[in-house]
Amino acid sequence: MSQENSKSAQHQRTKVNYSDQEVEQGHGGETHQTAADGNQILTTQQGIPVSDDQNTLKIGSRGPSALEDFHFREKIFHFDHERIPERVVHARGYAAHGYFETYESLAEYSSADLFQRAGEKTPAFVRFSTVAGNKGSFDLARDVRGFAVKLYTKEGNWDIVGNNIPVFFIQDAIKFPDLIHAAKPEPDRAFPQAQTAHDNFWDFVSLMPESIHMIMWIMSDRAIPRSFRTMEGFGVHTFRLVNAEGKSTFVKFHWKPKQGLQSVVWNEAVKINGADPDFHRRDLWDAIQSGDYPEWELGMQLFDEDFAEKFDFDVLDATKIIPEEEVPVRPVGRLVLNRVVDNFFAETEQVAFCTQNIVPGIDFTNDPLLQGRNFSYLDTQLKRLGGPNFTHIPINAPKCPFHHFQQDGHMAMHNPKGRANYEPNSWGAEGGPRESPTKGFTSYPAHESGYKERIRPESFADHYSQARQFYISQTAVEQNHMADAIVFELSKVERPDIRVRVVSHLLNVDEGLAKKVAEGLRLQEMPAPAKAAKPTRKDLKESPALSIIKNGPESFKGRKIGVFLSDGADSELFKALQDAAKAEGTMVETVTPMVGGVKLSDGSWVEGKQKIDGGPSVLYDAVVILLSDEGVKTLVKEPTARDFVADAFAHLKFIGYTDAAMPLLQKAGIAESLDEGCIKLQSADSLSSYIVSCRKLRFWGRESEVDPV
Ligand code: HDE
Repeated sequence: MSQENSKSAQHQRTKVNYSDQEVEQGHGGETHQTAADGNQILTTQQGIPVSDDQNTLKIGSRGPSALEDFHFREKIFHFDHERIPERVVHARGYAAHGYFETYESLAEYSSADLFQRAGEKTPAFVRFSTVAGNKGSFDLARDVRGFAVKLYTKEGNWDIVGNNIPVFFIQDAIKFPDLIHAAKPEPDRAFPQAQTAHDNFWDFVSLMPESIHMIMWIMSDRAIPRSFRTMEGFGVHTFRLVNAEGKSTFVKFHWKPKQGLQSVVWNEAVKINGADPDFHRRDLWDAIQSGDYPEWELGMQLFDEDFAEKFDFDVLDATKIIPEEEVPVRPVGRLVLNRVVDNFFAETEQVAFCTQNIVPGIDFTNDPLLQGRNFSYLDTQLKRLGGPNFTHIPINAPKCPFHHFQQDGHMAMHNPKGRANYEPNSWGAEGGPRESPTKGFTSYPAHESGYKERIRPESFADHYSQARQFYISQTAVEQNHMADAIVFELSKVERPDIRVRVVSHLLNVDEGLAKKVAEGLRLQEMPAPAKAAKPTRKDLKESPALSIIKNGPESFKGRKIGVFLSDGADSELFKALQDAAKAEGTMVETVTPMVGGVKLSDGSWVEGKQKIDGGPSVLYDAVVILLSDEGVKTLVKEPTARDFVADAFAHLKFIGYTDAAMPLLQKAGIAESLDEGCIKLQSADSLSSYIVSCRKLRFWGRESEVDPV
């Protein structure tokens, strides 16, 4: 555009014709302006209409900028302040709205309003997260996942700020900064990002035997979930339910996914992080947007103080579980996520979970980790959200009425009305809210006494028995994955003495595991077992509830098949695949040589959702290779096509194929090894049996072939 033209365009834009505009009253008394064409007019934050958002105000077209350009200054000033501190842990997260529905009254145990009536629906907001990585890190880090639930009950907000693993690394909150410093990137070099595979982490945990149970969990496939939708959640600590008579019952909270448990394999996780670092958030977004609403059941393990005394561990120790086989998990309601956020920052980033947010009918216990958390979360929100009024942000505000005398502070959006801002006062009905001894929150009057001392109770001393119980409860495949994970991580640890120290702890867990790891590291000598404060109990029974594979889904619903298509691919088979998948509730995603799509054998056109190099098989739960004799000829030369097949095989996926795909399978080096997990598709019937096989998720029988060491 010539200078003259651009000047006249600018003049045209500057000529605002007020008669063309309507001034409307928005809610809250704000005004906003609309142009004749119905579009809203861009304004400053002060509501002043903007005539030109392309050029700063200058003295002459090539001259200096004028300081009086308030629109420019406001815009840049606001941009400069867009970021708030990311969470010190759990920085990377993703959230959605939904509701919790109570199955039946739990009045016998708790007076919490949300548990009084069957069918009661309580609005919920749930944020899933990784722990160690920063906000921009990848989703499939080997890590614990946060599972934080905010329930907007009629008696205030209740936050269950849990994880996808029911135990924790440490027993006392005072060690949390050390744990997190050790897990995060090392402070001098600022790497590695979002992973525990480095010296500092393993140095710390190997000096903290209390963390060994948690180490078993994070080295298991629990730390690489397939989806947020396929992981369990846990409140971790023992909490109390308190009924209307003041009777207390201990409780452990569990979220059980309706989708069943599923994880990916490690080599797959590493590749997913490259192919789609947003894998988990995209999965949640897609599921909700397609109407396939993720669902979990809330379960409770309920027991009283006398029963708790019978365990030989302490229910206040967050490094211990109560096996489900000993205290069954009673389903009490369901959580459904059915709405994505309108805006990530406003909701997911600004949501402030606090363990101290509990409602009448729920109470804390003396778990020293929980007690420490109750201080930390409020404090961290003040830093992150910049002031004490973060409950004024809509995502954090209760949805029930609230009245108090707290006032002022940064960004106060509402202050108490009227003259009285203190209590007691004698302003009668206009004097504002009053406390209610009957309806208000009352702490459970636990009797406490003792010396003031810094000490760990003797009942917290057994660090190995449950670590062992977890290990022996896994299938052989899962046990191998754990050994592989430990070897992988320790192989990134530079100091040999740290590796050896870890093995010395593993000897107290399971000798077979220690041996596998020692061999995997090529240790030349087995160390002596670590000194144990208490000997490992070997009589604890296996707990099948601890295995992922034993608790997998029963159908292939909600999962995704990647179908690799070329021109000339069999249209009937493709159609049959779509029908069979639809009947099962499985998604089908097309992967094609070019995103524009392919022409099938009947001349019909199918668009590609992914171009082959953007849609590797790691993004799918199972694959189908549907090529034509002609199409395969060029694809055998394409490395990403070969990887598609080779990876699907290595990751134990069910592979559907036709004869035409053989040259590609040959090139990928798997033609000679085809097994029962590779299903030849000949007819519509064979497609149904392919889908039925896929229900098993992976063809575990192949593992000894692809991972012989
Ligand atoms: Fe947290 N944790 N934590 N944590 N945690 C935070 O609060 C802390 C612990 C958990 O999606 C922080 O808002 C201490 C156990 C989740 O916004 C911070 C201790 C469990 C989330 C904090 C623990 C958790 C957090 C950082 C040891 C599982 C993300 C940002 C005593 C039961 C919530 C924030 C979200 C976040 C402190 C241990 C779960 C610093 C001191 C155990 C899911 O306050």
